Amino acid sequence: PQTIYLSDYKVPAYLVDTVDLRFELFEDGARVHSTLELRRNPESDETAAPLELDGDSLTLESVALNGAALAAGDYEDRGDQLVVRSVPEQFTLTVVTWIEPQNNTRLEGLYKSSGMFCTQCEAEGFRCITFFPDRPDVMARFRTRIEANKDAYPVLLSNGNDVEKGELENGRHFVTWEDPFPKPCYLFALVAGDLVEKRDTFSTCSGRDIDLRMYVEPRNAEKCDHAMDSLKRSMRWDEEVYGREYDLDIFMIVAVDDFNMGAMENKGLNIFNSSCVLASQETATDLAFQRIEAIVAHEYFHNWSGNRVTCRDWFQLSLKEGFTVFRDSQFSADMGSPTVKRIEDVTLLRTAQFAEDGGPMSHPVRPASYMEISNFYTLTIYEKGAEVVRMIHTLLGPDMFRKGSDLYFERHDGQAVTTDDFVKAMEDASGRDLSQFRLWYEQAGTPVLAISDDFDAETGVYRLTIEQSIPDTPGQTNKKPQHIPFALGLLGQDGQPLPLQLESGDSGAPTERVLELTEAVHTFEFHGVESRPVPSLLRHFSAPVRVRYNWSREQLLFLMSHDPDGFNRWDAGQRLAVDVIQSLVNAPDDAEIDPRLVEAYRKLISDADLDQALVAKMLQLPSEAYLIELTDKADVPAIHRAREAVLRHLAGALKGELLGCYQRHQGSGPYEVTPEAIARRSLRNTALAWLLMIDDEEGRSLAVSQLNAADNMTDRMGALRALVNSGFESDRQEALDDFYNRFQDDPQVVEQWFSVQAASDQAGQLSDIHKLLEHPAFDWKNPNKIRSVVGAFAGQNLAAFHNPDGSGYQFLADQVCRLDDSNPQIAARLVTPLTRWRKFAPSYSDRMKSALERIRDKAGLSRDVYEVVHKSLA
Ligand code: B3K
Ligand code: ZN
Repeated sequence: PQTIYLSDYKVPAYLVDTVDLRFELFEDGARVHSTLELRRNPESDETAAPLELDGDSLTLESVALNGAALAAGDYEDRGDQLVVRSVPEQFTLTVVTWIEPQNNTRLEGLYKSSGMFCTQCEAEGFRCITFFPDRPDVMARFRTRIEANKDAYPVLLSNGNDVEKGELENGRHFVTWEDPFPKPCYLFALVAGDLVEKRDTFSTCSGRDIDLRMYVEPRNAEKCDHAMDSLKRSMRWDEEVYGREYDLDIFMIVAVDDFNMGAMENKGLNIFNSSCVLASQETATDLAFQRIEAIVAHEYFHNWSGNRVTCRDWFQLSLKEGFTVFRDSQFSADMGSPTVKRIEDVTLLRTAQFAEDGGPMSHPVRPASYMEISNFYTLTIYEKGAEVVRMIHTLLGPDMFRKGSDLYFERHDGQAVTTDDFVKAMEDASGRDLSQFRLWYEQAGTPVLAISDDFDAETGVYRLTIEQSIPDTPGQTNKKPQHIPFALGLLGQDGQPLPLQLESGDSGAPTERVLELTEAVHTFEFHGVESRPVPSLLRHFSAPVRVRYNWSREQLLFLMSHDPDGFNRWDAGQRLAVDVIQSLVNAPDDAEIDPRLVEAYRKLISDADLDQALVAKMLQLPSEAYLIELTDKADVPAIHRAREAVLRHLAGALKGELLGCYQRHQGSGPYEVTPEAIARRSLRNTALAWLLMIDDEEGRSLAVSQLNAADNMTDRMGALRALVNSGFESDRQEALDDFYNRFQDDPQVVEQWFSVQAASDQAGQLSDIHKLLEHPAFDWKNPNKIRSVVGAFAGQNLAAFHNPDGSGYQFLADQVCRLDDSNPQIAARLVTPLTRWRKFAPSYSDRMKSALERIRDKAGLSRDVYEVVHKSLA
């Protein structure tokens, strides 16, 4: 496969003003008539360039130029390109193609999912529908006529407004849609199916009434309310916080079962993976409710950050994704608890994005090259990209940031632009110089801050030295220091925050500051300090960096109970737990577990005055994945044993407190999805899980009754998971069977049922996984099912996956090879755990590497998997 470079970017040689599409949908295929109004791009210097349109898996039926059919010699069909050598300055091109949506297993372009037609065009799916300049900087106005059998496909949708509809012969009908906003073809969408419609309205800030419509399969009609409410909250929030009003008269959401990712922001017609939009109290957990709210918001926010202002090329992907993730995280913070949201985001970043950044696929937020763009929808583009925008927000402050985003939207409305244009707007609005800051977009790798301190009691000066370095990553060495906002505070011995006096005598100094690091080494002096303070470093996680500082356990315990920054209180608890667990890896069985950890947790569980949402987070021990990320040459089974030993020890020592906590948080009254209620359920279910880790009889009967009495999926799943992970084998099987019998007709619940087993070291050993793959509800064509079994096993059931005999790796390689032909995007995602082979102890890493080599040697490897595997082995 070819590598595409950012440095090769050229403006398009031809522009498309309008696209007129006619789809004839049939059971054995679809005919697509496309009429394009084209002209040479005055900004292009390729004045004699032939017209080249992208295509993929298309059968070309005819080509006409200005209405006259072209003879075979006048054009060339190269399969992936349609080339017309001589064309005038301005012309109309009509292309007719035949495609087979019913056989499209890649789920890119037009395909069928449970009987309905739907599309996915980002990044390069439109070329699977018709020949077109498939690049985001070609923006055109679309008109789309859809024709299909009326009984089977009563609902026919595309972007914009429906302008015409009518009956045709043979029981067929048509609807025509017109989108007034020019858009890149990746935002095109079409849906045809037998769907029910749920309607609502939203009144915008300027008083326009927007028609909100959700389309779902009839059996899901009762699962739309939460998404609809989330949509209305998002629309209001974007008006209030960013001054962004919705632009079309209709906003539609469609749920489809077979979808490669979470959702897609097609103009006016968002398409969602069913699992990211459908919810009811009985079938969705609190986590799912929160995820749905965030994804609905994310896709809606794209209407401005992505659609009105889009990307010039795919190297700029983070322009829309980083900014939109930042916007959706601000939204979620405003809807719930900002501290909890920050903890969740940072957990994902530190566990998974840091791992990506330190592995073979490491790439900058604005990559310089790629082979397959689908492989670049990564945690780096999304999550690190959002952190980069967050740092701009921190450096500028909220008011200047808003001025900057206003300027960005105003300046670039209707354009396809670059991350640099975004930074420039922020600079121009605020007057700040962000030239060094731009390195965050260019340099890959997670910066490391090595921090040391000393205190001079004589002078009352506390000195902090911060040294930054950025590790080498593939293709990048000797990196320059980056511009890092570093928030901190200092706590006195009594736990009180100290004024941060950078000059002596500044007694009105603030107790928190954002220091700006720009050099490789900085030393900061704080004056007027009476005794050695405890530093609270990188508050709110003000930059996506690793902090190396030699905390003592005493200091961490102190921060856990005194830091005014809730995030750092949580972080101190995590660091303490990491330290304790790490000290037990490969230690003798009777090694002592620090009693101070037990006392810290006792306090957390028992103190009802603490913010219970924060306590619920603090009680989650660092995950195995995070512990691996922190380790060189990880021995996963040993890490797993150490972590479990700590959990069991805590559960045993705190049994009384756990039972008390369980009773105290017994819900009364109707089910609610508020931060308080979520925290309550989370605490109870954690208490239950811990009790079952020690096979406690009381815990067992609580779990069984909770499972039977639950009126919501969070409690039902909490009890099921606790039983599945316990040693109570017969309860486990009975619970799993009952659960399946009750919910077998609901695919979203069956997915959860699969993954609770696949992710469990008790129920998800390799032989169990093989059984799940044979289960009648499993379906190799459905990405959610694949993720919930194969993905959950390799990504969450780490001790089983890293079986010393290498069987887990070979299993994953087999599944990747089997999926490579049918759905390369999903196959390439599944490889991820193997790409990290260098992180593990030699006997593991050798076996991981040979599994990768087996994939590499498969005949006819897709470009997607090729890129990931070859880069990992390089
Ligand atoms: N923009 C889409 C992702 C498309 C992925 C294509 N492989 C969803 C989102 O980020 O909102
Ligand atoms: Zn997005």
